[in-house]
Amino acid sequence: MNGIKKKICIIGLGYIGLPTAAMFATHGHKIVGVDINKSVVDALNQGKIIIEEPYLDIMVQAAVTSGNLRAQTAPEEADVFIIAVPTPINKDKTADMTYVKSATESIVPYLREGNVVILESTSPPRTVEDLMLPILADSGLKIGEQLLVAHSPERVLPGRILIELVENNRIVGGINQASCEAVRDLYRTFVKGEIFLTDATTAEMCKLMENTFRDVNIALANELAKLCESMGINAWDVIRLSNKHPRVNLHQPGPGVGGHCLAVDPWFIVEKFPDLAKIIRLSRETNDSMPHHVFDRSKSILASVQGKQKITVLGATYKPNIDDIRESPVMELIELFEKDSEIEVNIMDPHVKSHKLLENDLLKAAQDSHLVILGVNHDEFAHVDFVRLKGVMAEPNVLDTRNFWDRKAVQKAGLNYYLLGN
Ligand code: SAJ
Repeated sequence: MNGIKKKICIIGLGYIGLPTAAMFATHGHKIVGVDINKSVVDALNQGKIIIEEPYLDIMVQAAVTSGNLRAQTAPEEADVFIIAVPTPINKDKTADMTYVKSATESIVPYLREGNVVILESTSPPRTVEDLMLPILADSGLKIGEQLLVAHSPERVLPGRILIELVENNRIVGGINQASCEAVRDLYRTFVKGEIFLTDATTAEMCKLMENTFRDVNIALANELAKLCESMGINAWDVIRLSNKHPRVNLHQPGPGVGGHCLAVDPWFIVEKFPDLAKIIRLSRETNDSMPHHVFDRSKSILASVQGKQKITVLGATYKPNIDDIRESPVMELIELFEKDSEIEVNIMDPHVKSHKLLENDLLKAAQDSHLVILGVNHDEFAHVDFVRLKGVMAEPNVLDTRNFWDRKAVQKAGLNYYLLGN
């Protein structure tokens, strides 16, 4: 496939599908983007996007203007089909594979001999083999010969998607060697990192273990934070000094682990192997406990305040400098505050466009507050005027869940500085 321009149908125009579509389109391929959400399709056809990601708007506009990228609500015939739909989690912590299933079914009528089908969505082990291949077989094509199939998991970090799409190493897990090679050659169009070939199930497990590795490490840091709070020492000092060791890399504690990846993917392993995946489950539970931990800590800071207590939370997204509040642990914390009849809570977050508790101005938000919690370390919060902040607050308490603010500067302004993990 190398060098030859292809027609590629990309199903799912979200955080992964859309950048991938724009990337292929600006490298000369003809892209038909498909999404069941008509507002996404309409926006794209006008060269606009409805998600926040650095430089994505410019790239999408260029791709649409060039004529290489257009969107519609149903697939059509193409050389390659890429499935990049969400794989959310059900209430019982099992994977919701509805979108992968329906996306796979939706392309079957359009499959022709010589086509390639790629699953990019993060999926439980054996999804390609057990869920997709039986559906694709309905095309009547000989799988592995007339129809090539692979899993090539996305591994890009939100906020750096366009850089990481190009620079990251990529795994291609094909159902056979021909599938591996065809898919490798296609991604070579723009991937500068190395491309490693393996089988589909190994690729599925690699993707899940990458995020599980990070989740387990963050759980360790969160456990350390709780231990240090009990011991009266500073977890951030322990982390900084331990990481001077050449083979130690303790992660950062925080108000929990959010997003649609780390907080979700490890459960896909637990679901398949509940008796074996013990550390993985415990880590998930530890990270899920963090909003409750920050809630309890806030209540103890406010124990002496009589009557209604006002709390202002700075930052509500699942991590800094993005607009995504999906699976945000800070949102979970805010919901805990909302349920408490003694607490009135509001939010200030320059990246969040709308929320019923949102206040756009930091000082207005913090007016008459008894506690300001730094939930997310957005760049905009690096230069808070602590003197003016203290001036508007009813009680001078701040709780930093990210070790982001300078203790001395906060205290110099006359505020009480509380730090998660200390
Ligand atoms: N977090 C901590 N402590 C840390 C690091 C992160 O509490 O030391 C928290 C963040 O605040 C956030 C959550 O973890 O709430 C997840 O953030 P993240 O930046 O670790 O990861 P994601 O979810 O934005 O992206 C991850 C990445 N996976 C890995 O780094 C192994 C990315 O490469 C994947 O492509 C992405 O998941 C995905 O789509 O699966």
